[in-house]
Amino acid sequence: MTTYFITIEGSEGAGKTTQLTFMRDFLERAGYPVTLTREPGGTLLGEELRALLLGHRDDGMALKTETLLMFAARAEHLERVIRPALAAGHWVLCDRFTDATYAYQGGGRGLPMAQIAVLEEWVQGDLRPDLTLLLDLPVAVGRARAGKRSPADRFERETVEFFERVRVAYRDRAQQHPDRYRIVDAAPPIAIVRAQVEKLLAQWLERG
Ligand code: T5A
Repeated sequence: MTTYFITIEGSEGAGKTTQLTFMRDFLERAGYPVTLTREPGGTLLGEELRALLLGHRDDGMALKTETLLMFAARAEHLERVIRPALAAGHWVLCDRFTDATYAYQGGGRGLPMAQIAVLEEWVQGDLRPDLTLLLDLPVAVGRARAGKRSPADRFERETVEFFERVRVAYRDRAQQHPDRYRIVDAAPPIAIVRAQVEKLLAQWLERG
């Protein structure tokens, strides 16, 4: 049975978690078993690493440490959740994956993309998402949404300039991987974004 690994990306408050739930419902209605998961996280250890990564340490965290912790959580996630789910015939829907490392640690913080590519190769081998939806919206709109929802985590406290660089890095990734990426305008109300996402999914399913 063919199974697919689908990721959703975007900056803070883009609506990824909201849309991922709709995507799961859409695919399940179409008869596909789905595993829904997220990064950083998705496993017991991964969620502990997430707490370290998003929490507020007084002495901060070196960029290499941050990047390696993202990939440590990812290695665990691939080994214990993503690969087993795909092997068991499930479609995997993941809230962020390695494109987030390229966008945040690469674009946002300035880590050379080539160094991320080395870790990607080592941790993932040849596994890459089959489809990535990029929920794109102006930084100010996303920050206002995220700010209303919960207190800011370590990333959400970054500057507007940081998130502008993240947005540019995501759009660059989408240009570099046009076969895999689909860009969704995430600024409209939830129902309109949902309709765009479901249309894209339906087109992707019918691509033959
Ligand atoms: N990170 C992650 C890295 O730096 N490197 C990596 O490799 C990885 C994997 C955690 C952080 O880790 C960083 C990036 C992140 O900073 P996260 O949990 O995905 O990643 O964190 P956030 O992006 O902060 O998640 P958010 O929950 O803020 O954003 P979502 O999931 O995009 O948005 P969602 O669906 O929770 O919606 C936020 C609010 O907006 C409303 C929702 O109801 C909710 O209240 N909303 C809308 N309102 C109006 N119109 C719409 N269209 C709306 N869609 C949603």
